[in-house]
Amino acid sequence: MTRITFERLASDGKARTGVIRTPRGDIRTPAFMPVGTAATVKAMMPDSVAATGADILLGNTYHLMLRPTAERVARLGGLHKFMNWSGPILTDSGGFQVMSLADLRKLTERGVTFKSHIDGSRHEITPERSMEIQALLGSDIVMCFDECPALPASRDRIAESMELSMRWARRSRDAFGDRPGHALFGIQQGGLERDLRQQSAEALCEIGFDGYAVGGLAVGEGQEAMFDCLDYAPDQLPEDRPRYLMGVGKPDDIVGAVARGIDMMDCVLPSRSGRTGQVFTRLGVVNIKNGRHADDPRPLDESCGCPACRNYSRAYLHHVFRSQEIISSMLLTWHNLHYYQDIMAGMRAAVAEGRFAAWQADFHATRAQGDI
Ligand code: PRF
Ligand code: ZN
Repeated sequence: MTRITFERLASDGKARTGVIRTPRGDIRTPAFMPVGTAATVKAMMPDSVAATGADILLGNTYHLMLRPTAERVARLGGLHKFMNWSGPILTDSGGFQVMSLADLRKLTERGVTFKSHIDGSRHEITPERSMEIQALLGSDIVMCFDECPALPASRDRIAESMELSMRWARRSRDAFGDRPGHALFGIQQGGLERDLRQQSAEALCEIGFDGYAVGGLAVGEGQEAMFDCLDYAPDQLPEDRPRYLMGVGKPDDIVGAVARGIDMMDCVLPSRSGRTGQVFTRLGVVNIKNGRHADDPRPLDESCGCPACRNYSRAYLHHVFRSQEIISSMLLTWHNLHYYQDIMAGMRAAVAEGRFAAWQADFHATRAQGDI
């Protein structure tokens, strides 16, 4: 089977555009990956997710190992077949989710043990087990098993955690082995400490990965501090490999990250917000539950080509949200994912045509003046 490769097509400032080629299809970068935690992008059929422009989904080791279990997914033919998504899937390795979701976590050199948030049963994930689970799922892009403290944290705590994650990165690499057609990404840690980020990047490059993630951001530090870190962190990682910023973010976070050299991102925000009535548009955020939309015949966003905007009024979307109708989650999620993919397509074209700065200025200007 052919290997996963990354071809850079153009750069503009620090922003890049390119394509990651996989046996399951091409991923155009910068790429936004919708989150399909439990083998579904909630409220969306896979064809609809693809129709928004998504080339790749994110799945989660932590959730799927607990329910329905990785072994069951493997018996049923793997995650792609199980959830009817034929494109590439990237899976997160579990450590981050254990730290944010599980009860009674215990971290040791060996790995992490925890109690399931679903039924309280005890489990363990080690770097070796995380690689095994991601292989059972059939993930195309596998993430190293890592750990990261919530910020703010002491420098000592951040250094210790980063060093542990680098030892786990080595064990992840050894356990992953050589699997043509599948990629393994390392994850840089080090909080907001530039020298620790540099040490982490060097440790990962020494091991050698197919791509490199910036982990440990968007964990409570705020956008300004995150951008300060992104001013140097992507530059510490190899230029010829994809760089993935994990768990980010709002539309302006994504644009700022791409401007700083990031190629891939994922976030639950567009899909989760679709279910809570928070809508992202070119002009800014619309809260569809607000009573002022009740008589509004206009679409959510005049310039959006998604089914929610082409076929329905704000008044209708307000009504189905207030009535807790299932179609509300479907339409608002579709719109949010479509809008995120529009942003990505806009950035890819702007970088390719050498007008990224102008595109970025227009993105911010449009949002600032909006009457929504
Ligand atoms: N590591 C892993 N997954 C993650 C993160 C991380 O640091 C983050 C941080 N924003 C989100 N998801 N493995
Ligand atoms: Zn729309």
